[in-house]
Amino acid sequence: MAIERTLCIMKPDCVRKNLQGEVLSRLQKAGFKVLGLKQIRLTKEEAGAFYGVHKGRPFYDGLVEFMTSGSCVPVALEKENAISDYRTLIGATDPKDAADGTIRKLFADNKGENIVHGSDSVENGKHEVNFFFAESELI
Ligand code: 3AN
Repeated sequence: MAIERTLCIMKPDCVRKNLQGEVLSRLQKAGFKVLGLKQIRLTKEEAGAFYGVHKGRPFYDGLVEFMTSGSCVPVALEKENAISDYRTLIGATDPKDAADGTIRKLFADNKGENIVHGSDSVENGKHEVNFFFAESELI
């Protein structure tokens, strides 16, 4: 299996609930290496650009609103098979559908406010890590 990069974003609900340490601990216990981590407040432009693929969908404006409603913590992660393993760990987008024991099942309120973002392909993993981190910040 190949070493892959994936981007976790601890979303504003995660930060408001003080779950950053809990989520990070689960990631580290699952074998993810933390290459970079920062706390930021996204602008509307940045959030809109990051979720550009969803522009025009009914939940887009609410998603941008939510992602700019407080601090986010992007975390650049690396591991063998990172994309798939990370998505297994966080669970389905809607916590109602997420498997027991997954981060979203345990901590998320609904499909919009679902604690963490995860990259959905190897290509997007690289692209999304580079959206938040310069190569010099990845150690
Ligand atoms: P995932 O984060 O599981 O990859 P995506 O990429 O389909 O899910 O959606 C990106 C984000 O948009 C989700 N994390 C969620 O916050 C939001 N979202 C997606 N679908 C909906 C929906 N039907 N209603 C509200 N928010 C949604």
